[in-house]
Amino acid sequence: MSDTVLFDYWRSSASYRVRIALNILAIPYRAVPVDLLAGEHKQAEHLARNPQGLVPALAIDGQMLTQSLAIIEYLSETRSNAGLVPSDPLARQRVRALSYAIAVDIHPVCNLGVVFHVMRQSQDPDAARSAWMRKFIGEGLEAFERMLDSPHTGEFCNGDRPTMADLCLVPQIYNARRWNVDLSACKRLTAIAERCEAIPAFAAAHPDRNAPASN
Ligand SMILES: N[C@@H](CCC(=O)N[C@@H](CS)C(=O)NCC(=O)O)C(=O)O
Repeated sequence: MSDTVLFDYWRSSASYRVRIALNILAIPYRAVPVDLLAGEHKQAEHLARNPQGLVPALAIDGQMLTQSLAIIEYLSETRSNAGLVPSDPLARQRVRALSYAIAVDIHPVCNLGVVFHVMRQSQDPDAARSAWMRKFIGEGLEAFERMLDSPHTGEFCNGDRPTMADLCLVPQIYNARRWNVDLSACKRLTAIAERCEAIPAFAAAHPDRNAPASN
């Protein structure tokens, strides 16, 4: 059996999603850190893994896979079905819609490259970054909270077991806390995130448990 290697960065929310999936599906893997702050993701060695110069990249089944949601879908299609991506078309559509609301709509505007660009335009880069994060994460999660106002929401974002949507939500909440986003109006999603964080597969994927020793 080939060695499964996750090329990730401890604080990367896209990497965090894949770490949770690997843990839920009980797939043993080895993590190789790619230091985003040192620019390792733009170097030739990592571009050979992911031509976009982003993390994560997952070496598995003799292939190098990129894009966290596509990786999660591949794992849930090829490994024991833990329900991460429901087989019912309508449930699957809803799980994807919730996942994309975070991974496609919130995450890209808050990505390192975008935020560094915003900071470079400002006289007060740190204040500009905080305001940017609070605006886009706050507005995005408030919309997510409204999406959860549905009979299909259960103990988790869709029904009573974790799905890909929860794998997107928990890392986004980590970022929201990091930037002091006010989540007081988001009771549903904070309750779901707390429920997820109590699950060992989620807890083991937390950035603090995956930070290099120097941090
Ligand atoms: N859509 C991609 C996003 C990957 C991504 O943007 N990763 C971030 C870390 S969370 C990154 O590598 N950022 C580096 C940069 O912006 O330069 C996925 O879900 O895998």
